[in-house]
Amino acid sequence: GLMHTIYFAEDYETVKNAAGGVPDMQTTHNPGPLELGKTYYWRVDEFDGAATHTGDVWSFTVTTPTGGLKGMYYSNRDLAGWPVLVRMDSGIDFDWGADSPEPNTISADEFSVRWIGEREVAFSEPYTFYPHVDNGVRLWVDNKQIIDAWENPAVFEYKSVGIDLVAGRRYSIVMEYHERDGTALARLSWESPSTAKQIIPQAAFSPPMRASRPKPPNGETDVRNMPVLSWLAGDYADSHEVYLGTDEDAVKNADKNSPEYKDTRARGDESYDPGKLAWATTYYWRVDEVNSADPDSPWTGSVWSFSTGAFLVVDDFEYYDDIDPAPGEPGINRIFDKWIDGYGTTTNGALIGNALPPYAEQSVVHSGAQSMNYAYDNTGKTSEATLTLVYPKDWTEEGVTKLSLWFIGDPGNSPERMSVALDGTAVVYHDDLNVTQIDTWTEWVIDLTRFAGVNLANVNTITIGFGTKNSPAAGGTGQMYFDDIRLYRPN
Ligand SMILES: [Ca+2]
Ligand SMILES: [Ca+2]
Ligand SMILES: [Ca+2]
Repeated sequence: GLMHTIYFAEDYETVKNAAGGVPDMQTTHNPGPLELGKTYYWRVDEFDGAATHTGDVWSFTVTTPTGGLKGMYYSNRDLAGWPVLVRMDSGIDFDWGADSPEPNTISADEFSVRWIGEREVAFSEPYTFYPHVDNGVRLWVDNKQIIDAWENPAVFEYKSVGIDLVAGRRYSIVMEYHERDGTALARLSWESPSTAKQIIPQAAFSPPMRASRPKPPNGETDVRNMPVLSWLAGDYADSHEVYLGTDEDAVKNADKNSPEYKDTRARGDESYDPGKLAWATTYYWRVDEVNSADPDSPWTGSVWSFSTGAFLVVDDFEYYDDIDPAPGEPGINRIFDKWIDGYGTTTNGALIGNALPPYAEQSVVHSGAQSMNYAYDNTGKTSEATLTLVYPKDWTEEGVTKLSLWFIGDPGNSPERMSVALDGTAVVYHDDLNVTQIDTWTEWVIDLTRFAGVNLANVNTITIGFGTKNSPAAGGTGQMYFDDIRLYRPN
């Protein structure tokens, strides 16, 4: 495999000009204790056995707990991969013109920034936010998205709805921004009945000490009854205390002796599995960030909520990731590691997911952030993709009787029969022979009794297919999307 040489120093030129290091197989580097407020530079060169490929110089600034937001700068428009620069910005008030935010590190075009901070508000009243940007912007306040203008082509000042904030409470603010080309501008103002419109004052921001970006998102409905809760760690946490319950006040006021206290998770494990939850129930949860060496700890989290749906989720495609395995190792949780398609075969024309990350579909979705993109090629073959079930396998649980799934096709697709099979043999076909050409999200509901011969108390696999099962013919190709495969009770 590749060998790496890491250079690390306190100034840009030293790292840029460094040479002669000995490559090894390490993919981590521990620089030892760092100085608060100081900026460091580093570079990773790759040696492929024949030549050394010199890496870009990256940098980060060690944050201090006083004032500012964390700015994470990326060398692309999509906040993809690792940030090339992480620093504390005192506020969001930048007019870069045709220049770069950091000339040695970031180009003047095609970059993006995610700012994460927290701040208290002085008044209990509605606040309106005004991102003034060139080009795209998204804004979350208190973990709710209030601006979504990623495709903004030119300089523009957006205005959010007013959101009610409470004096003395701390709120998370997350702004994502990208510069396309030409000039670059990023400012964030606010206004309330008692606050004249102004750039949000710099000193009032503090770095993200509290947990943020909850998943499921705050207020989400129709959440699966076996969710995994996750969040973004506060900057100084070495562990997280998780509280969960159905009484909002009890969760808000809970301590480690309360029944709502569920678990302590180590830094690096920002997730909690609550097991099976009740149907159609609103849950409240809170994550406190703990640093045993800091007298200000713990940083008490906001109370977040979500509501479970009245259904079982077979797959909503939300939990697949883009983590490639080490060479020679099997993949674990990419969409095509779970939905087994025809890749590498000559008889099965199904291809699941994108060739490059993000592997699951993130643009054409029915709900949530991801769906399944499914390309079929029925030229002399049929297409099938199969998921082996872990949960739910008992398709009689809670009295469910119906399978529902959502799909969308395209008028340019060749018409093919679409089917769902359980345990590989019990097949149900969609009635519409041109189903692949439907170009709006459409629900397909199948009564479970139609899956003849299947033990519904122990279902092992579900297969989505195109063409007539076991009868390849001279078909064509197409692109379909699937989302929200669920089991419902009778109405
Ligand atoms: Ca520019
Ligand atoms: Ca621009
Ligand atoms: Ca989804």
